[in-house]
Amino acid sequence: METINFRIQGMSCGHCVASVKQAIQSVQGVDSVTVDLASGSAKVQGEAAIVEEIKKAVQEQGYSASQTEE
Ligand SMILES: [Cu+2]
Repeated sequence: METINFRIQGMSCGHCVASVKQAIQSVQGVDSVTVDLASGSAKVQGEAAIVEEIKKAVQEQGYSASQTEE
């Protein structure tokens, strides 16, 4: 289990946060996720191998995700 940080682009309200959170949670291997609107970021606890699947799930909802160091 690792902590993986993402920068999420395109979120503008609480509904966006809920959509992104749900998209990430739907990925197999994700244990928990927190999404922060103000900083446009998401912190995921899960397996390191799922990064690309998370990006894809977020993109399918109309947002973009890129992995960051912090
Ligand atoms: Cu929104």
